[in-house]
Amino acid sequence: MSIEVWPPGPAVDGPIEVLGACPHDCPDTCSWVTTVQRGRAVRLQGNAAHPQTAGVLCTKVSRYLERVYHPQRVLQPLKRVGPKGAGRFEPVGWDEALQAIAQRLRAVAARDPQAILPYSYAGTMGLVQGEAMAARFFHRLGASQLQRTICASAGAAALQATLGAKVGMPVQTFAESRLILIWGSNSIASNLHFWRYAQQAKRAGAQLVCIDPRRTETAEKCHQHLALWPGTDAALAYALMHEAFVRGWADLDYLERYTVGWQALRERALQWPPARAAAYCGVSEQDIEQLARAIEACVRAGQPVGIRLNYGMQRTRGGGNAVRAVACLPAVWGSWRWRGGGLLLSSSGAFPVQHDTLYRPDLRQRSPCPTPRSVNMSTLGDALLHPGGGAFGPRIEALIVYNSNPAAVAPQGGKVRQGLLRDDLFTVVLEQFLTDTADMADYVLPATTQLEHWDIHLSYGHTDVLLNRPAIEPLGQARPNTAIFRALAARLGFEEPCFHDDDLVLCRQALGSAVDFERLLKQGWVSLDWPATPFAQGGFPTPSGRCELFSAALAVQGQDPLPAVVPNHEPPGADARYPLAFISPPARHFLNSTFVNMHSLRDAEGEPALELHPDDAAARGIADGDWVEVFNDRGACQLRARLNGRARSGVAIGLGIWWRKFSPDGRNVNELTSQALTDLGAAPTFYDCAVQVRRVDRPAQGPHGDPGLTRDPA
Ligand SMILES: Nc1nc2c(c(=O)[nH]1)N[C@H]1C(S)=C(S)[C@@H](COP(=O)(O)OP(=O)(O)OC[C@H]3O[C@@H](n4cnc5c(=O)[nH]c(N)nc54)[C@H](O)[C@@H]3O)O[C@H]1N2
Ligand SMILES: Nc1nc2c(c(=O)[nH]1)N[C@H]1C(S)=C(S)[C@@H](COP(=O)(O)OP(=O)(O)OC[C@H]3O[C@@H](n4cnc5c(=O)[nH]c(N)nc54)[C@H](O)[C@@H]3O)O[C@H]1N2
Ligand SMILES: [Mo]
Repeated sequence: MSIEVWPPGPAVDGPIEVLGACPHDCPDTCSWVTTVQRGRAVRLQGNAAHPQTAGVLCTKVSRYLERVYHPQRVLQPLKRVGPKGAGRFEPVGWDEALQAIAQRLRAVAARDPQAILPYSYAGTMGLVQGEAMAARFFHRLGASQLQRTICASAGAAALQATLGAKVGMPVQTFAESRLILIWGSNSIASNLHFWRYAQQAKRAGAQLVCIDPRRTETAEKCHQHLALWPGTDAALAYALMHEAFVRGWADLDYLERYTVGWQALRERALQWPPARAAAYCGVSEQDIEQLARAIEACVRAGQPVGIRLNYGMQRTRGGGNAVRAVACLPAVWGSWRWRGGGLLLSSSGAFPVQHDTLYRPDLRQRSPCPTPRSVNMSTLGDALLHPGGGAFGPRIEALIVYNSNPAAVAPQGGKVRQGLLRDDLFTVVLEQFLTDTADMADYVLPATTQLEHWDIHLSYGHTDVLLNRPAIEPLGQARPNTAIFRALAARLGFEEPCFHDDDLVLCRQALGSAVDFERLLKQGWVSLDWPATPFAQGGFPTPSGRCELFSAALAVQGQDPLPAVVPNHEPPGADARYPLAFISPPARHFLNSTFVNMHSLRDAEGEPALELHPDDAAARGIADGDWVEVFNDRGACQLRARLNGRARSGVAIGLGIWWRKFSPDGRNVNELTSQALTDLGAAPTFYDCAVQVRRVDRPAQGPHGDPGLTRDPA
């Protein structure tokens, strides 16, 4: 099939199979195959020829066609007709919408282009439909820059300081580990293809240990589960180092040759005997010792210990330092030496993205604002409500949202909503659906799904590059993000030739000559050349070339050069009014707030629920199935109590991230979370949140007055 006539369209009788990539924000980045018959996608499957995908898609994404052909897709541009936030729109033509948006942006930019804020995250992880054209547009416009911190920046800063980049052991080598620590990750829900390798290792006799305050479906299937308090991981890591140093199984040879600062690290570890860490973490001393003995046995036998660290542990105040502490462990144990040993948090640093070619930061120089301010996306509520002036700069007058649903996902949602409701804020949302955020827009522009556009993907959980071909023509009047930003660039008179690059050109630019693009076109994926034991003999991409247990770079920034044990902003039990620690990790059938509007997946998830320990429930007169209100000074939301054995005492869990409008009282878990940031990386602290819970008779009526949750809001 020649690519000039791609996608093949209804004229081709088919069926044909089209290779693509899952666009979602997940470490697995699967390769998929769409079967198309006369222009319509009729089947979507995992690509059996791609080793990481192995023919398997998760429950959510195997239903992607329901999403594509969902009766409530936004398929034409919409203009607000009701009051702000009422979600009432009328369809308008593309010309009218683009004209009005361009005119408004031009007027704001004439005063100060920094009053325009782009807001985007990872609705698609594609490099092309992500930032390629958008970044060019906003650079050339001179808009504010967005600090993209909402997910991973604390862990990223920690890896950068310790290992030198977001890199680690290849995920497939976990199949060869003898002991796997699954640390802050519910792999079965959010990293299924890693779990496959962990299962292989388990069948070959490996021990699996899960470190997570929640008894997740993953924790249940591990040999050992340590349900520590949220935000106490650094202390546990130090206790494991303590045991290695004191009992003489630290790999001093590795430390001496390939690390910086191990003696200083040792001094600090000696302050954390298991008994102290056990009290701090809320686990038993025996549990820590049992884990230390299991690691010791592997290390002494020269067997690989692999750590699958994930982002769950970095969403508390000390999250950056916690990742630093855990990232030091493989060096202390010498585990980097062996296949199946070491650590993986993210692999995205392995991909040679051609940043300057793709995003064109040089266009800033041609804008009225060459050195713009940055706005942290994790404090969007405060930013939108800021009157302007002082260090903040101009008040935000225009917000362009794409690939994100901040009204549901950003912390302290009450403030976000209040900001989005500002009558003088001009909001444009590029979306596939009328999300909570789209409801508050002035214009909603219909975006294509992954079956309707080109893209190229890297992965943060493996080291393959994937190409996504469009399988069908865009539905209705939907357009790819790139096409929308191209059209806006033309309306604003941006004449640089780069605004004419088409999506296939952008795909080629993304990784330049680092990947064989012809092979990518043919095969759908290409593996990077990433070693099985990247740091067996040092070679860390840090300034020193060593694993920086002691980081001079952090010291320069005024940070503790050694991993620190940083208490939470809201330590469990510290405030008697809000005695419970509240965490809101992902629900298995949703992808952040994506998929919440799909019946089949919402039914699988049930309803917005609060998991409680039976003792905490009994103390409040709460029985399984009761409606409860969770609250703190920032807000409240109502959930159905579930006493299902997953919560440890003192911790309440509300799986995320329900749309507000599918929640009984029109509010979700982010009413409770705060805009306080992490120690490193200025990231949000979603899992550092103290609350109280009380029983309520029945949920308050939400905006749709329907606590049954079974119908879609019309
Ligand atoms: N099904 C599904 N898959 C997803 C997502 C989804 O929404 N749904 N989201 C995707 C995205 S954007 C991301 S970033 C990843 C997120 O996935 P992960 O990186 O795995 O992170 P989380 O899901 O936030 O948290 C994982 C686990 O950490 C636990 N946890 C909470 N606080 C702490 C703590 O202080 N210490 C420790 N040790 N554990 C803690 C939680 O209980 C949870 O079980 O998953 C991706 N995959
Ligand atoms: N309480 C709590 N809050 C959290 C988290 C948590 O664990 N607890 N997790 C946090 C994390 S890790 C993350 S990553 C963020 C995620 O926050 P977001 O990145 O905002 O993720 P989603 O909620 O999935 O919203 C993505 C939106 O992009 C849209 N989209 C998809 N593809 C396209 C496209 O091609 N074009 C356009 N224009 N739109 C598209 C989808 O329809 C969807 O509405 O949420 C954070 N919020
Ligand atoms: Mo994320």
